[in-house]
Amino acid sequence: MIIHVVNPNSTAAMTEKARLAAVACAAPGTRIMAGNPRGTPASIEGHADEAVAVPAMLALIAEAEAEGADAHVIACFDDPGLHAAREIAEGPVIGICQAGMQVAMSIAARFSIVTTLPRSVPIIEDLVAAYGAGHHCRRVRAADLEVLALESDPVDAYRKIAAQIRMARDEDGAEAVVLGCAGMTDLADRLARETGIPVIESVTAAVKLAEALAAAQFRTSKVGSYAFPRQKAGGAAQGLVANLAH
Ligand code: 5HY
Repeated sequence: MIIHVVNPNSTAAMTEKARLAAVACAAPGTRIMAGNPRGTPASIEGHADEAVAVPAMLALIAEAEAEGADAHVIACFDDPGLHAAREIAEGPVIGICQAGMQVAMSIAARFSIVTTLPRSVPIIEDLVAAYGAGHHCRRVRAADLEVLALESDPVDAYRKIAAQIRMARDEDGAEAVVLGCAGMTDLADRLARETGIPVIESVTAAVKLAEALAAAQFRTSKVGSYAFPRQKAGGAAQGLVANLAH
C-alpha cells in the first residue's frame, strides 16, 4: 500500500517531520510517499496562503494518483483544498485537522486544539463546526507562535504549546488535546508525558485513518459532490494530470 503525504507549504523540513511521523506509525507493507510543492508559501498562515498553495498541492495529488497512491494525507492543519482534492482523487483524502478531531472524539468526551497563530483560530473553529465536532471541542487555542518558529526556536515553541495544553486541561475541561499544526509532530510524546493528558498528533491520526480506509478498499465516492471535475476550457481536469480526463 502507498500512502501519499503532501505538505502544501514549501518548507522541506516540515515535510520531513511529517514523513518521519508517517513512517513511524505506518504498518509493515505500507510505503510512505511524502512531498511538498516548490514555490508555495513557506508556511500556511491564513486564507490567502491556503489559496496560493492549493493548486500546486492538487497537482501533486494528481501525480501521486497516477503513480499508484492508495490514499492521500494533507499535512496542514487548515485542511486546505480538502474537498477539491477529493474531487480529483479516487483514493481517500484525509485532512490532518479532520482526522485529529475524529481521533479526539473517539478517545475523549471533550477536547481542545492548540495551534500556532491567533489568526488560525477562527479558521479551525469553522472546521470544528463543519466537521460536526462543535459539541465535543471545548476551545481552539493559539500558542501565539508563527509556524516556522517550530523550526527556528523549538525550545520556546515547546514552552508555549505546553502552557496552552495545561490551560486546556485545567480551564477548558479538555480530556485530550489535538496538536493543531503539522510542524508539531515531534513534540507529541514529550507533551503527553509532561502534561498528563492524551496529546493527539494529527499527522499520525491521518495516516492511520488513511491506511485503514485504503486497507478496507474504501474509495472516495464519485457520486455527486466528489465526482471528477467536468471537462471545460481552463478547468481543473484540464489543468491537472491528463489521466484525470473523465
Ligand atoms: C500547518 N500551517 O499545519 C498549518 C498550521 C497553522 O504551514 N502547516 C502550516 O498554523 O495553520
